[in-house]
Amino acid sequence: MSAPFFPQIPTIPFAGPDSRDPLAFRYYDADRMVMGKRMADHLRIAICYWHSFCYGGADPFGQQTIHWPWMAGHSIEMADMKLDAAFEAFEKLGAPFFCFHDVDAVPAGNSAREFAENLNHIAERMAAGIERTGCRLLWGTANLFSHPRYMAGAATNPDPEVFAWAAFQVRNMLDVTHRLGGENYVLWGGREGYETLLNTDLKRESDQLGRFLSLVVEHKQKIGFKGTLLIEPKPCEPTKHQYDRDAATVHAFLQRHGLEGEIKLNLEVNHATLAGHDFEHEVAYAIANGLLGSFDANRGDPRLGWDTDQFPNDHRDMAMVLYRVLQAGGLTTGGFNFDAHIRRQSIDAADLFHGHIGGMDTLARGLLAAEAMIADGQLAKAVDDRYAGWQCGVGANVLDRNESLESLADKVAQGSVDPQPRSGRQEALENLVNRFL
Ligand code: XUL
Ligand code: CO
Repeated sequence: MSAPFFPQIPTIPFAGPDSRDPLAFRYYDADRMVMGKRMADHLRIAICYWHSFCYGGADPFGQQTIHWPWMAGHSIEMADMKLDAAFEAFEKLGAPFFCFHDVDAVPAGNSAREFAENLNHIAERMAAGIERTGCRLLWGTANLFSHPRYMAGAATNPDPEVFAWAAFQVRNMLDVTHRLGGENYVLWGGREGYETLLNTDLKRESDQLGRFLSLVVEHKQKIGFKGTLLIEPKPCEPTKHQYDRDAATVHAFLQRHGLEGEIKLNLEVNHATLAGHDFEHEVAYAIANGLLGSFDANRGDPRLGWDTDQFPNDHRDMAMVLYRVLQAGGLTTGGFNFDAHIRRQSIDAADLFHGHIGGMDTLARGLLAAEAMIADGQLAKAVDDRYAGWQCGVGANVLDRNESLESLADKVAQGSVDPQPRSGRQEALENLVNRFL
């Protein structure tokens, strides 16, 4: 079978909020200007290869339900067909970026050498696809979690030969990402964690992971890759505990291993939920600590405690995140990758497009709400007003290091300091935000 793989799907047009056409965007309008920049350039949307073109609907209780033609075998011919289908979908959706793992794009073959050859082959075809369609690589990554060799971790494996295999895959994928002009390189520690502490040396595993990441940084510098290295936090699943638990944990890890400034964060919505955080919290933490990198946009199910990787469909969830991103000056090399897949029962080709159209519209609508909140300015002003005391007097003196514990204590003892309670105005601010949603 050759292209087109989705003959019944047109190039998805922007038709406006009143449109009833299920194969049209209602909010995602790539060229619409938002705060002086195209909507597409704010959101930098990416389609992921693994969920969109490799997922067959299998779950822990049942086998494959979705049968794309390129799933008929593990040959390089099937990999080529998958690539053609992927670029057709990228073009029809007007996505400016895509993302992939090494094993999403090619079979690993029967030897390390075959794996590397397959990857080089597909990289050449990808370069041609990028050239032809203008859909670029947001990030590349290596899958260090599916193969049985990684059952006890990759960099944190008790066996250094597995560590070497992880180095082989990351070296190859970092090189390919560089060659394809990728904007970032992502490291998700799929099995960098433990199942039981009974057989685990925490300190040793942390040091191994620190060493591995230092090697990645060194290689990035050696080849002159100018993109951003990103770690993707996740608290658990597949392991009971993963070392890259959340943004703050990764931050401390980077500081401990001298990697601060070298690696930023790829934050995923459902991973934040699993860590017991709002996604907005993770984003606020990353921005506050200079770690904002990129996003994996998806959602979980509020009743299910696992990583369901559903497409985002509520713009209110995204609006506050986009508000913070706009306030921070916007994304640089990062973007919004849909780390999301259609459901097991979504077996029609059109379902893949409905998922992406809904996700892109959700982000676009969130962006427009965020733009309105920024233009209104009341939310930012309320926060500024709340901390205004730190701009002058005692507050400014404390920050300028002109006060000691003693000088402050003396002021209180002399009665020259007399704090007055003030409302936090939470309900008023919640109502204010709702006006824009
Ligand atoms: C797993 C996950 C991965 C990473 C890339 O939960 O999010 O797909 O995004 O390895
Ligand atoms: Co992800």
